[in-house]
Amino acid sequence: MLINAKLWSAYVHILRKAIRKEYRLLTDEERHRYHKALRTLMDNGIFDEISVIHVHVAQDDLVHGKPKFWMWHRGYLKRFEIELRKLDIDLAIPYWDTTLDDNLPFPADSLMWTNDFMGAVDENGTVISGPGANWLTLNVTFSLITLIKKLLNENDIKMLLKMTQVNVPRMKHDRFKYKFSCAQQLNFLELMHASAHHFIGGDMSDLQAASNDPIFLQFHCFIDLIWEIFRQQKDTDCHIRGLIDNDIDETFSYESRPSCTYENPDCSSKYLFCDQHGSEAKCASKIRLNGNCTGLNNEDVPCLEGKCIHDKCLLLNNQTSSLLEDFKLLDFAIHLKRDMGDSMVLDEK
Ligand SMILES: [Cu+2]
Repeated sequence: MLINAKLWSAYVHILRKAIRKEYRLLTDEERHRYHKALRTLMDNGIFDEISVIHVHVAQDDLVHGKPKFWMWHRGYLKRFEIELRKLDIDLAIPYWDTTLDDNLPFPADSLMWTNDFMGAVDENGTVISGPGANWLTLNVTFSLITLIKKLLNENDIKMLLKMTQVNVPRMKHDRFKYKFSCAQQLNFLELMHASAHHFIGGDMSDLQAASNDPIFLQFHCFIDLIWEIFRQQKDTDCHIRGLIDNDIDETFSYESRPSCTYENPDCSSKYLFCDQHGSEAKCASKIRLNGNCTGLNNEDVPCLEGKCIHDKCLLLNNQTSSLLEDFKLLDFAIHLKRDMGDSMVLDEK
């Protein structure tokens, strides 16, 4: 049974608001509590009950590709967050900042797809462990399959924030159920977000099934944050109304996205590292075991476990340790030869 939205709205005036953090900035305890609540909502049927709202809306094509896409999905997230907080008042939906994964040589090798996060997958892309394992959805099983589409990256966000034109006129008290005083048609962002849906694959790549997937919440939370940044920069007079008649600052707020600099290379999480190879330092998700770490140095600590050896995150055993020593020696010899030039004859045997 879903809670009455107006009643809850009254409660949030008394209770503190939900603070939405990046998924990897949650403490281990906070993340486990979130996973536990997700599972409870799946087991007691409430996850499906809410998910079906999106399924129906997608079937009738009522909100996608339309200005109210943003308000509607914000309302949907709030509705879900209420159910999470009924189980555990300290919870909030964590957002999944996909730029942290996109910053990796191979984003699908992010620790997002491990037991402690959204779950590891088998060769078919089906999630076999972690909180998403055995997640029987209304459509198919939860899976991570496709890698042909891309995640939302930092350039997309920069490009969006350069846009000055809000290309739909403001509407007031229109015939729709959800009133909005300043509809924004952010086609570009909606398009980019669709591409990331396809990156995940499985239910997420099907508009009418996407909400079946637990990562839908975290991903849409991130999209909502980007919209909020856009709204605050471009149109601060825009008051948002969704399924619950409360403005953003009364029910939830967002913690800043992880960032680092050359001077302060700290991304505030043991699950992130600061990549200092480009013109700007940037936070990135750590890489799972056996994942691709091409171009990253061990000094950056890009691997969740082990070390980046031969462009792969490997656990250090006797064999890899001696391999690493051989590489170090070879590297040293090559540098020495380059520095000394012809004045030195190196025995390379
Ligand atoms: Cu949607």
